[in-house]
Amino acid sequence: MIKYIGFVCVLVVLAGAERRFPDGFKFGAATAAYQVEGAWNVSDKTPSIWDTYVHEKPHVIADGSNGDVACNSYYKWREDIELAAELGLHYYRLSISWPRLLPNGFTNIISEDGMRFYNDLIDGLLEKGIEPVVTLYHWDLPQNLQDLGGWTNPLIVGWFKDYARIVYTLFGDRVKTWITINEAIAVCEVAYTMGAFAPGISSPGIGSYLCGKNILMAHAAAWRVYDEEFKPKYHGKVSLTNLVFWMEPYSEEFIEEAELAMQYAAGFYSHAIYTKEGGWPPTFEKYIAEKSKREGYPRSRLPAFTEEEKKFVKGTHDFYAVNYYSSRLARSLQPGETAGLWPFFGAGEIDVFLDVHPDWPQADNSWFFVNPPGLRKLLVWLKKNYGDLEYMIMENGYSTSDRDLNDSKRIQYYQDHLEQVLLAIQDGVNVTRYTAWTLLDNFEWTDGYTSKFGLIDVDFNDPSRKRTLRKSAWFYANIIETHSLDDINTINSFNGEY
Ligand code: GBH
Repeated sequence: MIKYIGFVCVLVVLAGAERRFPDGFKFGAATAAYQVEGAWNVSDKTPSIWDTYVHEKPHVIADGSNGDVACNSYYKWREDIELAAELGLHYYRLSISWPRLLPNGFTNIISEDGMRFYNDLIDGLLEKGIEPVVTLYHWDLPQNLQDLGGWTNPLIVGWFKDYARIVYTLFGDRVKTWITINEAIAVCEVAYTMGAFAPGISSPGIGSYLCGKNILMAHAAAWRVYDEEFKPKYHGKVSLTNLVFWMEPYSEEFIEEAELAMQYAAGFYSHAIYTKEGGWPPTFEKYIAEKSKREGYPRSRLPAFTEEEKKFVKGTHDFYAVNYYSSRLARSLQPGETAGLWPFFGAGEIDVFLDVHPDWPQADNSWFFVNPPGLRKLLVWLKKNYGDLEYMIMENGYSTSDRDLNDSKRIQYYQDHLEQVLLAIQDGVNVTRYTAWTLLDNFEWTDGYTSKFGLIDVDFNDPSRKRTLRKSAWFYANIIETHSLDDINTINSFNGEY
């Protein structure tokens, strides 16, 4: 290892500093509680909607598996931190399991073991000089709150606010970067439109929109609690992170369709927060209002924001966080056509057809086609629409179905996307963080363990869940170490021990 670092240093000096990231730019990696922790029913933890979903409907998971044990990180967190340190991560993005911390979802009971677990994890990271970046909600709602309607019940705004206050109270002295909600589009669209994610309720264009409005209000409430009660003493930052696919026009003819698709894909969970006028993206709102009318509804299926609610949500951010994986080509829907690829419902709703370019290679997921320039275009689009903010990439990464440690496609994906990040920075977008999804192979939701996004391989057949660094881990470590892409060829040809 030491010999290797020395070798790298020499090359950096030789290569110059052309493709350096700005000083202060930070690199991290992310995971989420349900995907890694396991220990689904230890101590006083109650089931989340994912526990219920996988236990009641194992057939909806590709390999019939579940997150009961996952990476067993509830017990192996020390090793995870060692690995994060070995990679040289500046920060580690983790999420808190709501039902582990608050066993009945409400704040009258706080789990001692839940509190201890997250305290240990946060302290362990800090001891290694790794900043904890914490997500409050990465899809594991307490089941008892789902029984009361979950994200479709407006009361969840208050429940989430109370939960957020407890989390800030317990960990806010040490955690300075917070994500309220991970990918509202997955929580509302994938769950309520497609019925594909927990709780698996299909209510397209109704349940998904109730969820959409409530989740924006809940985010705003959680942001405001921090802003009013914690920011004065802790000086941290809070925002949500949005999954956005870049929507490229099929051809010159379809610029308007692609723009409308962007207003759906990014705007649905951004416009209310990040624009001066607030509320839903106007083009999208108008489209749904007219469509609902044609369908015979007495009012738009998209629940309106009152002026007061618009004011409440507007401006509730300290940065813009985005998860980027893939792109789509957008054109108008032809008669008799369905919307094409995911996120198809939203696209169908606005009569846009989503496709992919034949040159975009497919990763090992049905939805995942690789288009690195989409990341740069997306960042530029976000700045144009939401302003000169601090932009953070909170997820980006590549999936394979095999366990090959020599994961050259993943390396290529990281290299190509980091190049686009540098170009976006040259375009004037203030990108300050890059987060690899994911530190280690984990429970990939409905794909179970068949889809692997990890820099680190996990042996799920081994009771000890043995972790092994892939070549991409060394590649990423090298970029972090050199703070640049100057040296990437070294690792591409690196055949040392790992
Ligand atoms: C993110 O979701 C998540 O934040 C993370 O937890 C996850 O592990 C990672 O990325 C990799 O997937 O198969 O047609 O039903 C990424 C977005 C949301 C994309 C759900 C696929 C389902 C489409 N994913 N979506 S479909």
